[in-house]
Amino acid sequence: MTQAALPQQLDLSKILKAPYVHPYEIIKELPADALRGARITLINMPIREQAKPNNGPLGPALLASRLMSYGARVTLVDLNAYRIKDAIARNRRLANGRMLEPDEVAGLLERTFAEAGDQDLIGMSGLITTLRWQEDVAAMCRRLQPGALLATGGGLATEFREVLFNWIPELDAVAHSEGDEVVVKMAWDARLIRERGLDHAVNSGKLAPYLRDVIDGRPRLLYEGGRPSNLDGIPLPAWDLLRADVDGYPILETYLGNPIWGLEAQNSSATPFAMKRSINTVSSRGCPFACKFCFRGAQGERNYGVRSAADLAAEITYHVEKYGLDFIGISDDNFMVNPKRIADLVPILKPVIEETGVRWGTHGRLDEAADLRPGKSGFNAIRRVDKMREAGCVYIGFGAESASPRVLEYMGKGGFILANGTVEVNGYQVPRTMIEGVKATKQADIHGNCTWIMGYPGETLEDLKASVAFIRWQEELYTQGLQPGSTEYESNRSSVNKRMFVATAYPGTEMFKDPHVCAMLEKTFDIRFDPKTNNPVADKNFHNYVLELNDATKMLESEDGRPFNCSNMSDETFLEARGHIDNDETFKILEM
Ligand code: B12
Ligand code: SF4
Repeated sequence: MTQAALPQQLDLSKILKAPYVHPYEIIKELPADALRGARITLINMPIREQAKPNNGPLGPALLASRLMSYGARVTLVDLNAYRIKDAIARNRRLANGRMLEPDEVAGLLERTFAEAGDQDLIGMSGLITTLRWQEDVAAMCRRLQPGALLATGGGLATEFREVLFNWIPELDAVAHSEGDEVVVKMAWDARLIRERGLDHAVNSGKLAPYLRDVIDGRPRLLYEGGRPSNLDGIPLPAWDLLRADVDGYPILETYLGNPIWGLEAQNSSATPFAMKRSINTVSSRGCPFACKFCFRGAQGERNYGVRSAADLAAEITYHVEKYGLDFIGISDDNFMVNPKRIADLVPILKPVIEETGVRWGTHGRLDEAADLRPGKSGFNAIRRVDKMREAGCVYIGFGAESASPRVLEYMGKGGFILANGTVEVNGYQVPRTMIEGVKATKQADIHGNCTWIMGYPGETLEDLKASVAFIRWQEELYTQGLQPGSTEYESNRSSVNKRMFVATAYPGTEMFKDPHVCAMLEKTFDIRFDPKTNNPVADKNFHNYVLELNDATKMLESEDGRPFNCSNMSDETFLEARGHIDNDETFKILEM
């Protein structure tokens, strides 16, 4: 059925113009057992093959629990959990093993559906870097489960929305933003379509307000998520669904046993301490700041919302007891925005920490750690980092990004970070707030791990050297008074992150819209921009670009091998600097 063949009684123009309705307004009328018997599979896409899987699929696990609270039967397939150690992995030098190959994924899905039965809804979930996998998995699901509503949500879906219907033609539905509540309506629609047929579902008007079109007998639904009114009301993630896959593979144990942060995690999150059993959660969503390279659409953009101290403590206590954990990774975008909440955490978390010995870590900003009164010389009376340590925090990941004031301004990160001027370290002027933030965190006995970006638009070699000089200062601070060559010296030295991400223009970010970046995208990847909207044209070239996106440590290249270099460094200088970082010789940049 094409759009022209839509039933007359459906006024599509009204639907297309329908204003945003918060999903809660739609699902609040549903009875508690509205999804009893509905069968739903959520599939998490793989990322970072080179590293051990260490972040449980929190988004899908939260959605699963929500769906189960309405009576649905949910299956969670986590394609990110597998690292197979075999000859293929050895040939590809993947020490931690390889992901499943596409034919193995198809087999896994086939066995899963054979056991779970025909599904009403299949929901894929994944970051922007999972387009290729979502294309493959969609084709498999459509073949194996032709009657299921096939949907995608999460990072990729939030950035590209309707465009995904072109890139993944098997899709019936795309959901953007926080899916906690809208997923309930999606499941309800899926069951209606399956039980009563698409024509009935369309004619009944019950697919409103999300139905956009019907093409070739399949619906096109665009679901608009939103922040749940009470983040404390969200059911705990359904981790137990991951105890074993259809073949008995222990998914959950894999995550629990792989450290979420630290050198062993093989990411940019070095730590001087180790953990045995860890799991991840989030305690806040969104971030009020607006750094230009950062995408927060799937978490509520600048709308910062928090779970209460009591709610977080209850989850920690429950999971520590249940899974025997010694560490919790609270992977908020920015945990530290609200000093009062941090102060509230202390009396509630302290006893939990004392009783169980569990420790935790999170993400924040160096200005929040420094807690300097802008424009004045002193610290705020109570520093957030001190309170966090009291509450059991031992690790904070800081997106330092650059120590050059100019570059921080370009990144939209200048404001608070530059409010206290600069100081000289190792011959470079760097923000005083960043220096004080690192020192305050160390004084609080928390490991502060800074992550860095090189090659941001406008960055010169001197700017990059300022970041490297800062890292050197950090290493000096961490090894002060220790005997060179001693175990503690080496451990502290290597706990200072010296890797750098390459500035990557992820679509949907302000950076991607920067005129210079657009020009570079046009030049390097032949991406075209609509002159009226400035949006990229969703053609083959843009599609290819998105397929290329991966870890931000990956340097993107044109087909003829030119680096995607948006900085003010020549390609030669840029590549030389990148080479030093990749060879673990970041300080050599200071000699360039
Ligand atoms: C942990 C984390 C990681 C982990 C693992 C992520 C994973 N396995 O999913 C690691 C460290 C590996 C990682 C890597 C990267 N990450 Co990351 N990461 C995060 C972080 C800090 C937490 C993720 C999380 O648990 N969120 C909480 C859950 C509840 O949210 P959620 O997964 O988004 O799910 C909600 C919605 O999206 C939606 N939803 C999700 N799935 C579905 C499915 C359906 C059907 C529906 C209806 C709804 C829905 O509903 C959920 C509940 O509201 C986020 C920041 C953040 N706080 O979200 C960044 C974040 C997701 N990462 C980001 C980026 C850019 C990256 C990298 C590309 C960059 C890099 N530094 O190299 C790499 C990708 C590497 C690669 N090779 O692909 C971006 C956005 C990416 C995007 N648009 O997809 C984020 C948002 C950070 C930011 N602010 O810029 N990341
Ligand atoms: S980079 Fe960090 S501080 Fe900046 S907007 Fe993103 S989450 Fe917020």
